[in-house]
Amino acid sequence: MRIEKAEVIVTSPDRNFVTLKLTTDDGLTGLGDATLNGRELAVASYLSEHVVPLLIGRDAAQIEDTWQFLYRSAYWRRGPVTMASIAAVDMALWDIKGKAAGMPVYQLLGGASRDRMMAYGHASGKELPELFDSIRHHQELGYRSIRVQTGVPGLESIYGIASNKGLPGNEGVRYDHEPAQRGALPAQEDWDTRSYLRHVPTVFEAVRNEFGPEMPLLHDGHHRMTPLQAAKLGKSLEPYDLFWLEDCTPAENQEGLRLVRQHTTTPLAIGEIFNTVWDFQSLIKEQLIDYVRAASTHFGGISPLKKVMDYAAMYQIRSGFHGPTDISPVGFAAQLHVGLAIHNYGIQEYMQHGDKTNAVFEQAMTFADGYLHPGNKPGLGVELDTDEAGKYPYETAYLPYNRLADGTVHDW
Ligand code: KDG
Ligand code: MG
Repeated sequence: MRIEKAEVIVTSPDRNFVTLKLTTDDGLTGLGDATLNGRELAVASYLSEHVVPLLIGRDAAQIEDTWQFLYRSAYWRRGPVTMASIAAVDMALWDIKGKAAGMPVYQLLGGASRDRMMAYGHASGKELPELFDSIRHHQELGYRSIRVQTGVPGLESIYGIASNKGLPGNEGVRYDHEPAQRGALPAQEDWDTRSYLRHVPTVFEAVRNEFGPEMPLLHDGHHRMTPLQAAKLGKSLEPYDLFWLEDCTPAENQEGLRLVRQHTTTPLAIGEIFNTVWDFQSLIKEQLIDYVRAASTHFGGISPLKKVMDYAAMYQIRSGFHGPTDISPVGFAAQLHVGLAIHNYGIQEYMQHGDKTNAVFEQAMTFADGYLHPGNKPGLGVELDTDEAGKYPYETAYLPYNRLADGTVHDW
């Protein structure tokens, strides 16, 4: 079973996606997701120029050896472009192995450890009435666990608030399908951490008063706080019993998490921008986090995701894989298979793809009553319709960024 063909497919149905399609000499195909939001063409070029030529003729059954070969032989290790490229190859090879075995990938990873997987969706609103409507809408869609993002008094536009869409230059684009903004330059937003820290606890108090104590609530800090500010927020949110506080600090400063941890029992989730198992090494060993936020697509694929979760299991740390719409249906399926197989599953973020995306990627995955399942088709359970994909050429789109009142660039 040798790799005969490797194609890099860039398509932009509701947003940009980069997909690797491998074909073996016995006619099996495998898909891998290499989408890196806002830097898509860098990965497409890395794959086409430097990875595809290395794959032709390789044994498609040797997943671990191929992973190690791509990781170590380049000399330049880690980094999102490299790791998204390796992830795509790894996923495509697991897809092929599943098809060759006639089994869904989760069976090859040890079989299902549960019947279904709890998901959370993104509710948001600039003001409380709009936020409450958004929470109710997500409940109607079936979600039982909900991430709550809020506007902040005095700030015009904040990332993660759905109603910011429809602003000039972004009319008609749905936040959930495309949180990045199409156009040649990233949009500029404003930020003020002191106002945010004052306002957020009042919002969670109002949400608990309106919706009761049961519903798991999550919140994303988007790397905007210092360790001391994050400690303060975690402490002030304790009465509202969050499922997690995500990306409370920029996690490059891993020691900062020790300070946060000493001051709050609000659970912490980190790692959506991490690329390797090694990025989690101290955070897991020192039990500084509660949830691993890695995404198969940006983390080198299924193989390392399974490894980091087995390591995390030794410390009762659970999964909370990154699942925004910039993870394609292929990357999403890959982590659903891992999530179903591991014992220490926690929750899965699930922002739903739009109709055009779902027409390009045919998926076996199901979402019902707030729970996900990858389906039982052999492999990953996703096929790509190349004719549909061909209708949507790449479009430049960037995430927004922040500036403080004095003009300083801040973490978005
Ligand atoms: O590409 C960046 C997005 O995926 C990110 O903004 C989403 O923070 C995010 C989340 O938690 O989904
Ligand atoms: Mg996040």
